[in-house]
Amino acid sequence: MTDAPIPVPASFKDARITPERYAELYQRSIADPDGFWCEELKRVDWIRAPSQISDVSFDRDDLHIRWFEDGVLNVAWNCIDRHLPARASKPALIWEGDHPSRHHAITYAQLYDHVCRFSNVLKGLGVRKGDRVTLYMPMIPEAAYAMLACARIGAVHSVVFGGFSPEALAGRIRDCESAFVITADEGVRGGKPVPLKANVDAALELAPGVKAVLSVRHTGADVGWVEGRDHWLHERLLDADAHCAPEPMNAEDPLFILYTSGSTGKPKGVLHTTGGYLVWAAMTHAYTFDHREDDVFWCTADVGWVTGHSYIVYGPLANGATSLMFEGVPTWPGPDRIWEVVAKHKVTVLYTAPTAIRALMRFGDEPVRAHDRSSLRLLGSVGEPINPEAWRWYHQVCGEGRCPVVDTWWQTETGGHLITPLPGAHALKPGSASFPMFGVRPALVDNEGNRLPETGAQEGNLVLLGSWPGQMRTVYGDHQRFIDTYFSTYPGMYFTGDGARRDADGYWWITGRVDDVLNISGHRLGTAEIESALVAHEAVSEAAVVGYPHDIKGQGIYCYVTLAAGREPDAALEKALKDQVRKEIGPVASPDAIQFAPGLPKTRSGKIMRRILRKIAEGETGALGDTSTLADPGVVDSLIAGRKG
Ligand code: 6R9
Repeated sequence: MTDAPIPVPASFKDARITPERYAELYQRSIADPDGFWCEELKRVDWIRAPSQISDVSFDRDDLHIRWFEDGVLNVAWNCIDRHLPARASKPALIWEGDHPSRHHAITYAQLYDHVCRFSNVLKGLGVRKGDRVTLYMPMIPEAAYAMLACARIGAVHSVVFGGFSPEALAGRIRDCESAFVITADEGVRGGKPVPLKANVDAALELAPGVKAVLSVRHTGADVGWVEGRDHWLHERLLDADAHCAPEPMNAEDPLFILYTSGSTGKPKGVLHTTGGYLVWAAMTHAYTFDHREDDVFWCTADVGWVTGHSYIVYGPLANGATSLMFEGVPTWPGPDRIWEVVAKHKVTVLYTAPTAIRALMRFGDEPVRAHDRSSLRLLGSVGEPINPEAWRWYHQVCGEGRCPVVDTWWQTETGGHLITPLPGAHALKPGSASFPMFGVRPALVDNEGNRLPETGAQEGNLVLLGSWPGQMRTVYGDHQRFIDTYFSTYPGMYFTGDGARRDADGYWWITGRVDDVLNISGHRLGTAEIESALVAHEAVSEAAVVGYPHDIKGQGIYCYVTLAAGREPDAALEKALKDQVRKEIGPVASPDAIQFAPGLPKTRSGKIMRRILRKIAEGETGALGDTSTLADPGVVDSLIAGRKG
């Protein structure tokens, strides 16, 4: 990159974090973490303030991560009640429906009322502190009420993205032994209904342990009903008390579980706890977005992903912000929808994903310029590496060259931002996640685990050397898997699964996953999950799945499939396999290409050589590297000849 970094604009000269302040605070956060966190933990109201800051060991024989251990607090109190004296009539949420005619604001006073009554409904259904509650919801305010109601009474929510199939939902319900499900009759996206309640009914055939299903009546569609198990929210609200005392929670009590894909096996239940997560979500929301009292903050993620947890619900509401929640899709009814919403609600901070930016870019500048964007002051990006071309378009066209772009790198596991520019502190390089958040110590290691030098340009595997309050604490129900996944590749360090480089100026650039995790339109999927969905089909004998570059989605899903003896490939079978994956996982995992192959490239010990499959899918067939360990080199030629696309 030869271009000069884009300097901090004049409008951010009075930001809370200036270049000097960043240097000072970062230094302090590393040299005197206790002192630093003693200050930061005050952004949260504690019922009992913690006397201990952290107790952490990344040693895999004694792995533990505890923050603010003896503190007591309630997350819902922090996101609602404490704002009532000063912000009762301030909008907490602005809801923009799928159809542009449907939108309304919910003030903090109204949020208090909704969440208290929702909490009492949950209690009435028998939900108790520590119980797991699965949410399978559209992007409607009730999704936020449900999350906050769980937090208020000490129940642990597990939000499952509405785009997952009944099978995937059932697996997640069973894994955390959730006895309660909250859903809606239907969702609507881009004018099309999503049959949420019907999917729940199908899932519960496979997960019979659920005692109660609470449904929001959203579209009014007819739905199936199981007497005694199913309940309408609006009916249960009729006699729900309007006050519900927040449950005092220990800082290390679980707040939520969120399933995410890894390189092996089934999705893992990432567990976040109460105190550290809230401090991290609130702190990063305040610093990264230079939060100001009159902001209208719009994060376009779904609450089914961690971005929706931390930057639609917990971070913004903990800070008393106005958070916009959008039910629809960026391109419906037209490709100008995002900008129409920005103008309508005078959005000041817009936080979206590179895949959305690339999709909108295809429609040109006109839909953007058609709407007044003078309210915008800051833009954010999350979910995958942003290519410099999309970054520049976002910055120049969408943000009129006035608004800094914060490219925030983080993961479900990290709770909130770990590497990101701060808009008042850092000159920007398009495509770089820039610098570590306070308290975060990124480092690079080579494939053997040797630390690379801390100065000068370097590239390697991205690890973190110490803990931060928002770090996940365990894999729900499988602590060993937590240790094996994150702390065993490079002992004593947290392995992110990402590759990165640090340039000569110290800027960090995330280069993408180095493991078998795919990033499809910012959605995380494991190749192993897709492979096991494919081999579940009776015609399939073996499958290997890799990612390949895709213009809009970032990565596409490329499947190599060998068929059982006697089966012949045809278009009908190809469609059946795509349907099979959609059924097992959901539409987010639809294969982009299926190549039927007589055999897969394997080592003599039988290991599939994915490196070669990746190269072929990428079309880089001239650079396959060392193929001398292949058991049958002839396989490669037939794969190249049969390449799709
Ligand atoms: C927040 C979220 C995590 C993975 C992560 C990385 C990729 C996220 C990124 C980014 C480059 C960014 N990722 N943000 N890569 N630049 N700004 O997306 O969580 O769904 O768990 O995905 O996404 O590969 O490891 P999650």
